[in-house]
Amino acid sequence: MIKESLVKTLSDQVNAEYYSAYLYLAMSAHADRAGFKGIANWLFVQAREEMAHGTHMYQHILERGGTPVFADIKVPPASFGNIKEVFEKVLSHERMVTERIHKIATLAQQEQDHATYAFITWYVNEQVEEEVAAEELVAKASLVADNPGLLYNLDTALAARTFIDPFAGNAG
Ligand code: OFO
Repeated sequence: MIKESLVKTLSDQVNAEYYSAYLYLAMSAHADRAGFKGIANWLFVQAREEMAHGTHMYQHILERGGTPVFADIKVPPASFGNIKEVFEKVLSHERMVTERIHKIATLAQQEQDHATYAFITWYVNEQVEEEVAAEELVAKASLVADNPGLLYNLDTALAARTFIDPFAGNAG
């Protein structure tokens, strides 16, 4: 059975993942309104991934005999600046999420909850990928920022991203 300290911190993270989804939806709407449909698509897929993460954590709490704790989801900003600034905000958000995930991993170790530690390890690795992807987008956006043609190419490239449920076929 999962300890209350981990129910609390994982429930907080469920909320944070859903906030991440809200944040990326707001960024997606911002990009869409600015005419960047491909970048809007990339951010929309990102939002769907965050919802999958939140749901996956919720399921872990239940499977381990805990009762998830619910709370209000914060309202995201409505405006995010230019495309480079959008991706800089993605990167700083993901870095903040990484810190949160590491704190959960540390708590799971302290509580000797090996099942939650094994569970959260997937997210430790996922955050490495998330940060690399965001860093690459910041670098690309910095290179093309003042060139509408190159920005258009970046937008077209990001239209190709599709959502793949990271937990499809996996009950845990
Ligand atoms: Fe949930 O992975 Fe990004 O934040």
